[in-house]
Amino acid sequence: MRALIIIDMQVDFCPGGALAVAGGDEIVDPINAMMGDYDAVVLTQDWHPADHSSFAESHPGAAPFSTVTMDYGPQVLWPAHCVIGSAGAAFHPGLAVDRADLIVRKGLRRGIDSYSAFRENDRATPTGLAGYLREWGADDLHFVGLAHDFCVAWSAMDARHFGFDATVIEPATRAIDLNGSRDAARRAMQDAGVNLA
Ligand code: VGL
Ligand code: ZN
Repeated sequence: MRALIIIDMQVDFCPGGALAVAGGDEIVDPINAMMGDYDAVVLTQDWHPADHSSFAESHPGAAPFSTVTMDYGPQVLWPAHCVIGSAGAAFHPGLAVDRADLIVRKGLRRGIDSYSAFRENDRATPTGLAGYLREWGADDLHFVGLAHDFCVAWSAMDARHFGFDATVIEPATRAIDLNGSRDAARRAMQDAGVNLA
């Protein structure tokens, strides 16, 4: 059984948003067109409290896009984005949200970020998504959305960790590409057994 996992197609990750990914809005229509080809469709939604520890604003003197060490490991500090209930946290208005079987919110806890749809950045705390997919009988997961080199890549690699087949449909993604992160993510995904299509 095949599921489409659509990562973080939100206003703040599209041009004009707080953490805009170049061309992020270009993939809305292609993603909508793919939904009918799958047995199940899952949306993820980055959903942070206003004082989230992944925000540069929460670290006096720290610059956006710098890296700090948290107790769970390195963490990039982002401009504040996808604040719970804000206009920027909403899904892109063109996304066919009504067709989703499940919406998974992530990054809700102040002290820890969650790039992956499956586990928070401590790589230990589960979101529950693996359980849903297993109970549905899903074995083949296809990933699209934003951003290729962070939330899409971490989600696809975690899918492999939890025993699913994982494919990233690269034309239906866009990357932040911070210091070569796009190429690094592609290599890491290939090493983890993720198919790049
Ligand atoms: C993301 C950085 C911070 C993503 C989310 O969706 O790739 N990136 N929060
Ligand atoms: Zn985030």
